[in-house]
Amino acid sequence: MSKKSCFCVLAAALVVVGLGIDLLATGKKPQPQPEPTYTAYVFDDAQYMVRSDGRGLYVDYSYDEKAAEDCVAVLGTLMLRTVHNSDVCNGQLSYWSDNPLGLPTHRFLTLDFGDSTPGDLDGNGTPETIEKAPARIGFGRVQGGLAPVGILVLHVNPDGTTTQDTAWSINYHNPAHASTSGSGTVDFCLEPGEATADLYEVVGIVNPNNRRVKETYEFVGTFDLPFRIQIATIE
Ligand SMILES: [Ca+2]
Repeated sequence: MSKKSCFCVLAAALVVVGLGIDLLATGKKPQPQPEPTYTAYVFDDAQYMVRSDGRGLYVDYSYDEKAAEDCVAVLGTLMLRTVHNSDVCNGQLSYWSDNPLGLPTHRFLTLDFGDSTPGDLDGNGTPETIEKAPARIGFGRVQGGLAPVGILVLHVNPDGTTTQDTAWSINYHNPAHASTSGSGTVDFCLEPGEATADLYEVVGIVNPNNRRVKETYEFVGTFDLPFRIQIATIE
């Protein structure tokens, strides 16, 4: 038996023994713990060029009915996805869409490029200095108080509905500072001057089934895009 197999057998035996002791001690079966629900708070302080959409806390869709309507997904401390990947959520409209019924519009990240107009990231037809883009901001595993970070902007259809295809990619040069509190809250930030990031437009070749089969990343420019985002669990 290999060392790995030995370890697995030993670990399984310890689990069985542990469960047995637990049952004897309590007389009850151990109950599964509910999965925690996460929120993300995006700071709007003037020095930050990645800001919120002005609609407050981003609450994971699984929390309650209102949160489900917002279609946000917060995947632990790994990712804030402003539009959850589901048929209903992908049908949500952009803030700029013709929306006579007043349907819920999707949430987004405000991306402020200062004096530059690098592209139409929010799909409203006009490259602007401030783009209000449905997006995912993802963080790698925290190591030594640092975490890799990047933003993927979702493709927006001409009618304003969102897809989960990536249309733009923002790759930060530096990992984010990651401060973890005792309650499991993680505060990720990059301040002005250390938040240099490369913007790429993702160009795809579309096959007859309307799916992109090949993507290329075309470099657009380098920008300073500082941010501060705090991810926490709902108590
Ligand atoms: Ca735009």
